Amino acid sequence: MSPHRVWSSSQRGSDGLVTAGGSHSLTDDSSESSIPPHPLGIKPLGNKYLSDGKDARESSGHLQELPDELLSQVLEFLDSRSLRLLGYTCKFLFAFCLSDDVWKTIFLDSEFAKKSSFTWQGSWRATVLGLTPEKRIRIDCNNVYSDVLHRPFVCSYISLKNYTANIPLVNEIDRFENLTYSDFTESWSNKPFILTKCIQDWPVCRSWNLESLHKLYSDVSFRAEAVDWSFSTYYQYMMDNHDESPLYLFDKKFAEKMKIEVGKGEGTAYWKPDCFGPDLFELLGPERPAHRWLIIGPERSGSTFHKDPNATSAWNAVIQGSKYWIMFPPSVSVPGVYVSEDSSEVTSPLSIAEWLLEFHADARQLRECREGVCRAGEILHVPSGWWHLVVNLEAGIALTQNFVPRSHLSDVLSFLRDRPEQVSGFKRDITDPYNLFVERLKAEDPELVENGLKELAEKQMAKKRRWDIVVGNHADEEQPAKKSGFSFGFGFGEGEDEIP
Ligand SMILES: O=C(O)CCC(=O)C(=O)O
Ligand SMILES: [Fe+2]
Repeated sequence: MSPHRVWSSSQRGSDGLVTAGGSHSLTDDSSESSIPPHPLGIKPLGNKYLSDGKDARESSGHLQELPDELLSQVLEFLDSRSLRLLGYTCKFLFAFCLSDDVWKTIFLDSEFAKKSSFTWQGSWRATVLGLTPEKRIRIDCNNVYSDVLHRPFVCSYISLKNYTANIPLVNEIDRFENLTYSDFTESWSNKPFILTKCIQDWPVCRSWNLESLHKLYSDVSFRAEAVDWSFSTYYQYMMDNHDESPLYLFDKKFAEKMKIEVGKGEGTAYWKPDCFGPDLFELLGPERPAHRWLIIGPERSGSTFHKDPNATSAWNAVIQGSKYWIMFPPSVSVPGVYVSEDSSEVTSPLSIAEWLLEFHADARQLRECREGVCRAGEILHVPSGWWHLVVNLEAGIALTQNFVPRSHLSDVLSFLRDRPEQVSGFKRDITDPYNLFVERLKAEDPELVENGLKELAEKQMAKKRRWDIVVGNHADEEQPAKKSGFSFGFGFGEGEDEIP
């Protein structure tokens, strides 16, 4: 069953004219003028109070007793035949039974989900039922009032430009042509940046675009969230869907599947940029968690707020298209993103559009907010521990890789040692990733691991002292920074986000 949408009471205006949430009203907010009328004529619930006409809900029998959220969840238990037939009983239920969110769930539970190739018909419902355009019926549902039905439609048509353009100057992610490794280590490993002339020699920048991949790999199957689809099926989907959160192709085995070589050398497709220096997770060899992905998606696809796994840093290179990034340092509470006490669970609005509508304006006001657009031929650095949300402004292709630079070794050691239940990506038989990594580091460079552990101990001591100050524990009256001989900054980018 699909999870609940996040609905807050602020979505209903005091005037009852309920539209795109918060202060957004479809009728009076020109920033959302990109939103066409709903194809079935469905209206936001608040409009009911201004209408003098009929309410289709009243002819839906006992089902009208259910709140709309519950009704749509109940429908997810029906099979496709029952859902179709129920939809023919009245206009109100027709509107609910046409909802593509419900049909997506049915698709994913059906035999279809196991097939790599089939014909995408423009919607999940039309695909499950094999409905070509001429077979689709449209019933006028203009007296159906429901936020649950109207809201996803609004979210799938919001104009991204309203959120991603006009980035305040102070928020702009720094841009350089390129960086040296020493610049990176000394000044930039804790900050996001975009490099504009770093990956232009990559052969994939010249040879890959959606059409060329479609020609070369149409029968190759790639992972897109819960399904493995041939590229030709995914391509059809990409070019013709209006999902609020389009299915995102995110494949870690792409190099084997596409038979390409990665790394510097004759005939390779791309390589990691020099400026990030050695990647310490390479010492894990085959025991290393998945660390590189091919990412393909249509406009509006993307990644909701998260931190990258195991305190790794990452780079993300755009081959085609462009991506809007909004990022926050590790310790910031991002508006609309709720983190459990032990940081193991993150709850945020289900879709990127929902977050943009509800929280973007507040988030943008934060001093620590960083935003930028990474275009084709450019690469963006995601520092260890930073929150990020990413949305594709147009259909495109990207390559991403996670890595462990020397400057974040202590953060990664701390994560592996102190949050074992949150460590991810290691094979099941690796029961102690922390010790495995420490052993490999020792074998390579004993001093490096010693320094990493020392830095970690110092950071943790500083955090404890900071905590003592906050809670008024004056057991140690001397100034903590003076005593330990190093200073602890409260500025962002320190890489730590918790008080022990
Ligand atoms: O391209 C994207 O959607 C973002 C992927 C991501 O989160 C990353 O590269 O760390
Ligand atoms: Fe990420």
